[in-house]
Amino acid sequence: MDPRSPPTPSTLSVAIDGDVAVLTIRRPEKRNALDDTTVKGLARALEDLPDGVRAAVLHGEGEHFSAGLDLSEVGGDSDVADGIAHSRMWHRAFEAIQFGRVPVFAALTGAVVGGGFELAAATHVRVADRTAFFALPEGQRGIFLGGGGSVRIPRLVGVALVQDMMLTGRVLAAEEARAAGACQYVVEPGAAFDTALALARKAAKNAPMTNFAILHVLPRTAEADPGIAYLTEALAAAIAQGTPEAKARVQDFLAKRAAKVARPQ
Ligand code: 1HE
Repeated sequence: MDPRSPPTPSTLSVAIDGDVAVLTIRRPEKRNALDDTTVKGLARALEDLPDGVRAAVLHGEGEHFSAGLDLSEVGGDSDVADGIAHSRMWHRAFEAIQFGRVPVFAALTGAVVGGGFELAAATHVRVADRTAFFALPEGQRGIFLGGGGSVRIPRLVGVALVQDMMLTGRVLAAEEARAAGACQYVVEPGAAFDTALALARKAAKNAPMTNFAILHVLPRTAEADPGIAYLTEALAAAIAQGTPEAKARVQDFLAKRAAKVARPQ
């Protein structure tokens, strides 16, 4: 860790469990509303993870993942320039999550609302339990998405659903959110954290170069002009295949030492 880094804020805890880091937002009395210190702390915690950590789980203490932007920090004497700087700070923090060193698995319960939904959208795999509900009440508050949500959330669920949610206050239940693409898994109440942790442990066992490509190449090739994207994919594939780890893993499979792909139960 950089010795000049400020300490992890009291609203966040980081625990290392083998090769997985568990990040917990700890403001249950405010439904894990995100103040600036917590947002910056999240990014810093992921940037400063110890070397052996290969994946992370992000969840909220209490019943709710996050009620979004801490509305008590809105307004006051701030002007338009302050608003832009604030949004750009969230952008940097959430980019550090999306394009960080490790895949992040979000365990979603209760409110996944506003900036909380934007935060979840910056993670890689979202596991919701049936208590989770997704909303974008910015329209009702007179504000707008500011944490990259206007970029990431339409890519998950489409512009039309985001417009519906923001114009009408529509709230998605967990299963609707999964069907729309806002989360990849829905589990029984209370099971989101354990499921996210189990998935993170699996991802942590992948070859690091493959995980690097999944996090840093895939989102870019998916958005890029196909000509550039195919070339980039070929380069990434060649780099991954050329690693000693890939050669060893392929040999393990051919020698019947590696697990086969299993049918879903
Ligand atoms: C908060 C916040 C918050 C709760 N900022 N203090 N986000 C919202 O518009 C969502 C606002 N929150 C809610 O709709 C509800 O609080 C919940 C549905 C999430 C939870 O309801 P409930 O009944 O469990 O809790 P509560 O009684 O509403 O809240 C408990 C306390 O947390 C209460 O404070 P207290 O002093 O009366 O105890 C609430 O005021 C406080 N609280 N949510 C500040 N968000 C980068 S741009 C992003 C733009 C956005 O995120 S806009 C969406 C903001």
